[in-house]
Amino acid sequence: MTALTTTTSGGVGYRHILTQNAPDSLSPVTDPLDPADLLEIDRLFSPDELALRARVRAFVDERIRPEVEGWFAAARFPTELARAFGELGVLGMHLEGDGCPGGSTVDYGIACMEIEAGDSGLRSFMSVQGSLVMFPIHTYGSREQRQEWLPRLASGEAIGCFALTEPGAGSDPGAMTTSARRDGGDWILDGHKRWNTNGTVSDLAVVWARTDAGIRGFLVPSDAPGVTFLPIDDAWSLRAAARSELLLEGVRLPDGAVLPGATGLSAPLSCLTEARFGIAFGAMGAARDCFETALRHAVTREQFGRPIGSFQLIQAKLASMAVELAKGTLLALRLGRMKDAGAAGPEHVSIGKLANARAALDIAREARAILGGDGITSAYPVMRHMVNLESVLTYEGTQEIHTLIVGEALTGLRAFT
Ligand code: TGC
Repeated sequence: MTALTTTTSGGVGYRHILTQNAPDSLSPVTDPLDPADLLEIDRLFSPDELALRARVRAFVDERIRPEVEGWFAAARFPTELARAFGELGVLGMHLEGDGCPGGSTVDYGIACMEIEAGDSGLRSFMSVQGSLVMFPIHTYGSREQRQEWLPRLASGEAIGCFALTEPGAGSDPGAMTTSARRDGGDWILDGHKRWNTNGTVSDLAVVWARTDAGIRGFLVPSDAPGVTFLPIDDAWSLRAAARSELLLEGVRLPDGAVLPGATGLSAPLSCLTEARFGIAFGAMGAARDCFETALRHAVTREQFGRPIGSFQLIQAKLASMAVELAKGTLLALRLGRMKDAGAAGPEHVSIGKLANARAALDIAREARAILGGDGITSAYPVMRHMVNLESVLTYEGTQEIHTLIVGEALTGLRAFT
C-alpha cells in the first residue's frame, strides 16, 4: 500500500506501510521513507552532527535560498553574509584555537554539504576561507600570524583568498612563474594569479611564489601597493562567488609575511587536500537539492493524464539519481571519518572529489531533463547547480588529475610526467 506524503525533511516521498505481510523478523516500518535518505545514512551521524546539519540547513533556507538567484543573476557575492557565516561557526570549522570553531572534519563536511545545497559559489567562499586561507595560516603560520588573522577570518570580519593557479600553471602548479625575491630584509613579489575566489572582496591573499629556496607562501594584504584584483566577469558558473584574478607588481612585503612552516609544493597541495575533502561532501548537497527538486516535479507534473513520475523512463532516472546520491554521501562520510581518525591520505580525498563531483553533475543533468523546458529557468535551482558543478568538476584538481592520482596509488606508476 503506498501513499504520497511529505517527509520530516520537507521532501516528497511515498509511505510504505509494511505491517501487512511483513515477516516476523522485520519490525514494521510506519515512518515515511525519506527519498533523500533511502539507506538511512542519517543513522550514521551523531545527534550533535544532525543538530549542526539542521542549524546550517535552516541558515540556508532563511538567508541563502530567498536571495541566491538574484546574486547569481547579478554575478554578486553577498559580502554582507560573511559575518553571518562566522556567527554560524562554519569558517575554519575544523581548526582549533585562535578563535577557530574547533569542530571535526565531518562537521566541516556537513556544513559544506548544507551550504552547497544552497549554492556551490557560497560553499566555495567558505572552503577558500577555511581550507585555503585559515588552514595554511593555522598549519604553517607563526604565532603572530595566527593571532593576527585567524580570529578575524573565523568571525568573517576579514575575508581571504588563495593564489596558486596562474594563467599558464593550472593542473601543474609546480610550473608557476610568480616570484618572490629578497631585497634587504624585505621580499618583492611579481606575478599573475588566476581563479582566486573571494579575491575582489578580500582583505588578505595567501600567495604562493617561487623563491631561491623553492615555493613559499606569503600573507599579502589586499590593499598593499602593487596588488590589483580584477573580477572575472565572463564566467557562467559560480556567479554568486567573487571570481577574480590577481596581479602582483613589485609588491614589497616584510620578512614577517612569509609562512615560516611552508616550504615546497607540498604546502599548497596540503591546503588543496582540505578543500577537496569539502567538495566531496559539498557536491552531494547540490546533488540532493537537484534530486529533491526533480522528484517533487515528477510526482506533481502530469502529462498524458498521469504524473510523469509514473513513467518507467522517469523512474529509471530518479532511481539512478537516488543510488548515486546514497553512494556519494556514504563515500563522503567514510572519508570524513577516516580523516578525523588521521587515516586519510591525499589519494583517498581524490577518490571522494573525483567520484562526487562527477556524480553530482550527472544528477544535476538528469534533474534538468526531468524538469523539461522549465529546467533551464531560474524558477528552479537546478540549472544554476548544474553550471556551478561544471566548475566544481574542474577546480581543485580536474577529474583527469584525480584519476591519475588514484591510478598512481593503485599501480605505483606515475602518469603525469
Ligand atoms: P609531486 O612531486 O607529486 O608533489 C610535490 C610534493 O607535494 C606532496 N603532495 C601532497 N601533499 C599534500 N597533499 C596533496 N594533495 C599532495 N600531492 C602531492 C608530494 O608528496 C611531494 O612532497 P615532497 O615532500 O616529496 O616534496 O608534485 P607534482 O608537481 O608532480 O604534481 C602532482 C599533481 C599533478 C598531483 C599536483 O600538482 C596536483 O594536484 N595538481 C592539481 C593542482 C590543482 O588542484 N590546482 C587547482 C588549484 S585550486 C585553484 O587555484 C582555484 S580553486 C581555489 C579558488 O577557488 O580560489
